[in-house]
Amino acid sequence: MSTFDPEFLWGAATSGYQIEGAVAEDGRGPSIWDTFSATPGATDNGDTGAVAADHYHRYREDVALMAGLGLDAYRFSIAWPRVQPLGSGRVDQRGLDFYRRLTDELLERGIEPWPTLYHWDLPQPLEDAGGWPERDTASRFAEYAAIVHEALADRVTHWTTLNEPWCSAFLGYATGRHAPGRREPAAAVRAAHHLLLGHGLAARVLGGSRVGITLNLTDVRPHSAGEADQDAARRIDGIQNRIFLDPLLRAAYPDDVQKDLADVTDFGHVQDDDLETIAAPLDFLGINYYAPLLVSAATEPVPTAYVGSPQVRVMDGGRPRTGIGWEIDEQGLFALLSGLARDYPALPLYITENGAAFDEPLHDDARIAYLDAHLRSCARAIASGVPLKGYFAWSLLDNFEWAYGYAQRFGIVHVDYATQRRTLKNSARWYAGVIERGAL
Ligand code: IFM
Repeated sequence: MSTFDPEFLWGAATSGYQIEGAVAEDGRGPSIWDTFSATPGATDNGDTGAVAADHYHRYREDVALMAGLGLDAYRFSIAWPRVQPLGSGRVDQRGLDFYRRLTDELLERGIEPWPTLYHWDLPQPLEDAGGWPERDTASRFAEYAAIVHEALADRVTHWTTLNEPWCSAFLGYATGRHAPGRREPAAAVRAAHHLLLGHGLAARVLGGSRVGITLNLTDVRPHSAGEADQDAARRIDGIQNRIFLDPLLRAAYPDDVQKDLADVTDFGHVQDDDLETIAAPLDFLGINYYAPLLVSAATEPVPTAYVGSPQVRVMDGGRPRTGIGWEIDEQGLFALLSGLARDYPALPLYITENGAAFDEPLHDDARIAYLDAHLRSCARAIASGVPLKGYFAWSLLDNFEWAYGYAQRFGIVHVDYATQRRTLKNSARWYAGVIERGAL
């Protein structure tokens, strides 16, 4: 049996644009995802987050569901365009009031609110001014963070600045698969830096709280022991993991990553003191893990999100896949956690997302198997000394899965989008049992 410490934090996660809907209500301004998802061909089926799971109106019902599952904590994101419809300046109190009501409701039910300040919904006016590739966006983010902190600091202890800056930078500005849909490799690297800078500047204004950031990290494996494949794995580990981890935790971009990117950028956008700002002390690191990456060297350039390394190919590891097509391999989570604890010791870690999309409406045995296997990897990592303090299942609710629209369902709670009826899937009942026992 795998047993977890009574202090282990059990949670579930969502994000604003994926569940809230109500995009034109109470003064909310447009975000890059409103614009992008309205662009023909950008999302599957032309889906948008305009209604999503209507959580903006149904948050009380959703918090009651969480309480029924016995969650200790709920990870959600705050929509910047609700708080500052133009991305700077004027604050709309109605937006802040929504998050005051939500956090009050959570606290009344004994659930700790774990907000993330930025989960990809940049106010459109800031993108019109250049978006994350522009340095000013980092300062605007810190201004917004201070506003939200002031409004919620009496209710919130753990703050996460950014969710998955890799996706914001490289899917948003290099592949164009995510909003704002740009395909400019150099801009993507600048965006990554300004996201990190925004994190560091925001960390300063979140003083007195516990501050973290969530990265989507993965276990990168070479396809063979050959030198070229080993080098491919080093490159991808660099542009996916270390380009964020090292500035945050070592106040430096890795030398090899800078060399790999030499044809893309000279890093002239990095100013004196930026790295010191970015490396502000972190109270915890959030990790979103879904699948490992198996890579090999390619003889021809392959279009990927991996800016600076076109001659790398992502391989099929031959393992079963989830409904969205991602390989299932819980060993990757164990390897990732062990590597983090070795390379960046003594940093409290939380799994802030882990889960699977499957098209099994309520009898979701495959999702239970996925969650069970990954939680066993967590328990193994803890037993080997990894300071893993908590786990958030992705996702509480079926929701708007970005470019995949509503077809991919990650929820442990089923949402009937026609009626907005919520129904617990078997995985939700199973997860509630795990939480109650503190054991698998
Ligand atoms: O739905 C997303 C989430 O917004 C960020 N992490 C990955 C999830 C599944 O793709």
